[in-house]
Amino acid sequence: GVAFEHLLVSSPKPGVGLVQLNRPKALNALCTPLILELNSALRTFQSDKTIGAIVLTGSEKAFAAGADIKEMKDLSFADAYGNDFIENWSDLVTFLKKPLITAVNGYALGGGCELALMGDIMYCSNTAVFGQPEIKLGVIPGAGGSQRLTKAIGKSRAMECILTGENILAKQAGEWGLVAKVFESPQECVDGAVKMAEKIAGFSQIAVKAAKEVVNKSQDLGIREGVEFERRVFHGLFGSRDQKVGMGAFAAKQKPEWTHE
Ligand code: CO8
Repeated sequence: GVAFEHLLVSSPKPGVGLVQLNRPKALNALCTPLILELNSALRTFQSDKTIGAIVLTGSEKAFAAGADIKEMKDLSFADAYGNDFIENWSDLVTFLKKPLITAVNGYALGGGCELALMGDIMYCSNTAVFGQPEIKLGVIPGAGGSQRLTKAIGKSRAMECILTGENILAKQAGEWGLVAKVFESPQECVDGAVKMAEKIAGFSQIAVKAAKEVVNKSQDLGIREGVEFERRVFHGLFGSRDQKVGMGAFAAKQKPEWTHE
């Protein structure tokens, strides 16, 4: 595969793509070259037909300690706005049609927390520390945190986090439903994420793609339009081969052999 400076990329199980942020000297601070590499690695997995789900993680110490403050500190308004600073971050969620699981150990601060929130499923271990400390730097979240964190944990809790810069610890993240599961150790968190990704990758990629698409629509649409959208996509799946494979296998008491068509 391609060698990256700030990432480790592998496929630890059939159907699973694993991307590990690897910039230990800066606690995986998300400098522009790292974000470009991440986009590239995710695009490669997106177009690889053998990959059904992707896991994104960091190190034991840090998922990512935020955008790179040293890179940002001297930017002018024209640099930031004129050059669409961090605009390419949002690519991550818009082009990725395959499920993304984010597995958080250690610090997920600022842009690191926002990146974790871009996952379709988020897991963490008991070492995880989430936070939006931008207020302490004289700015605000800039990669979707104010919107995604608020959707995830509710307005009052998100306001408290964003206005005070106070961190949210793993246990709290579990109780508030910020994450789907809190694992006992960093290794178990990554292994657990890979295991769930393998499970997802074992289903029809057509159905998985549709499932992700309809759930994500719930974040943008009202319930009525959302349910209508779901119904259209559900009906559409009767045009897929895998609907016949799946239901036919059930009726015949056999295991389905997915065609991904
Ligand atoms: N950017 C650049 N370098 C960083 C960052 C960062 N975000 N975080 C850590 N580092 C570097 C440190 O400078 C240090 O480098 P060096 O050894 O050269 O001094 C190295 O990583 C290790 O860090 P520490 O020595 O500080 O490690 P500690 O264990 O003592 O502390 C902390 C860990 C608490 C995580 C601490 O490093 C910290 O507070 N980091 C900054 C966290 C932060 O404020 N993050 C938010 C950044 S702002 C942001 O993300 C904006 C969002 C996105 C969009 C912006 C749009 C405009």
